[in-house]
Amino acid sequence: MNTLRQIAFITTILITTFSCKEVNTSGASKAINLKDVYKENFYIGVAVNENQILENDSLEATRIENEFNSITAENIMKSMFIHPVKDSFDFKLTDKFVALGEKNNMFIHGHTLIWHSQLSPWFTEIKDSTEMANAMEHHIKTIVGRYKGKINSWDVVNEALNEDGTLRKTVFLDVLGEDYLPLAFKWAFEADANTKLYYNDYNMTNEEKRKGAIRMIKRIQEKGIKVDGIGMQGHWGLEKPSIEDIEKSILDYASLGVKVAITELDINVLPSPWDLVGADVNQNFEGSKKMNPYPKNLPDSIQTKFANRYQDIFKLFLKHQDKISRVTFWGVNDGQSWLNDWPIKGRTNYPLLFDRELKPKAAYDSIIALKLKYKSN
Ligand code: 9MR
Repeated sequence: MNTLRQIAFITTILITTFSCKEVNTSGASKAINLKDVYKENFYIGVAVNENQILENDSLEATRIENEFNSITAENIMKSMFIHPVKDSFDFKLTDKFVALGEKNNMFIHGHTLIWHSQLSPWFTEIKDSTEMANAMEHHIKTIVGRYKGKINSWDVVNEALNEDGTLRKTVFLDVLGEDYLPLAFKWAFEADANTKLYYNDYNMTNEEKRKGAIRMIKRIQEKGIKVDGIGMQGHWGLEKPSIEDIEKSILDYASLGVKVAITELDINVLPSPWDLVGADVNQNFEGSKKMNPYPKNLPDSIQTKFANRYQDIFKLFLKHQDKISRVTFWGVNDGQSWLNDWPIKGRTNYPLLFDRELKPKAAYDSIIALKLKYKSN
């Protein structure tokens, strides 16, 4: 069966309005859901926002519980929220996030300890290297220590690289030098030796950045410091990056002796302003119909392309399942996605598996169908 027919076939056999059902051999009906279909392969995760952590919408809470077995906090663990002033932390929401994961027996991922963005302003005022080292150590050890034995893996450092593979100029690099990288991993390990420690970044399939990431991780490993994994964020498009580039990256990272996680998966279906001109994309294109071509719904042809793209990507993930620990979607439903506002504000994007009414899309069916077929091979 070709891919399109597979999707059509499975769509007809799945009841996709709320929970998907199949009839098992005993004749009883049981739910089909992503996390169970992929349970022998890798965790299926999702990024959750504040509303979702608080379970304000019961249908959404059910989706999260039924479909995913791992959660990441989309924003609330970033330093500006969890450590807003130097001498005090705010764990109100992060405790609830961890409690949600525990209630649902999920693999809980912490995002993120050291990042130049959404950074507490007080970090940027530090000019002295000892003070910076103490501040970072205190930040990392307090947070990782609080959730020791509960948070299963951490993005210890996020987005430390430029596109050419050199180290990004951040306050951490400026004040502490390159050592801030191994130190961050060392402090996280000292706070919880059992949690898995990741480096996480976007465009990790680009050759120069990939080489830079490999150099960086090797330097940390050469100091005898543990890195457990590389997070490839997976903010991808309908055509790019190619499956070959994704595959090469998974293989290259795995050859460092670490796991690979796909940490922030979404597929952008909208045109990119960078394909036209550079400059200030918001100013040039906000309100432009050309850049927001599907304000009401996604045409069937694109919906099918989108479903096939997800299927191709998951086919690759299954091929390399021994190297992949987790695949996390960057949001539950299209309405929640950051891609509605980036890089142009107020567009209507469709990057995830569930639509704005929380109904599973053809892409959802396509990756379920893939796995069911894979199993029977
Ligand atoms: O999805 C997050 C969005 O709500 C925030 O406004 C944004 C701020 O930078 O961060 C988004 O998540 C980012 C993640 O933390 C790191 N990788 C890139 C993600 C998309 O920007």
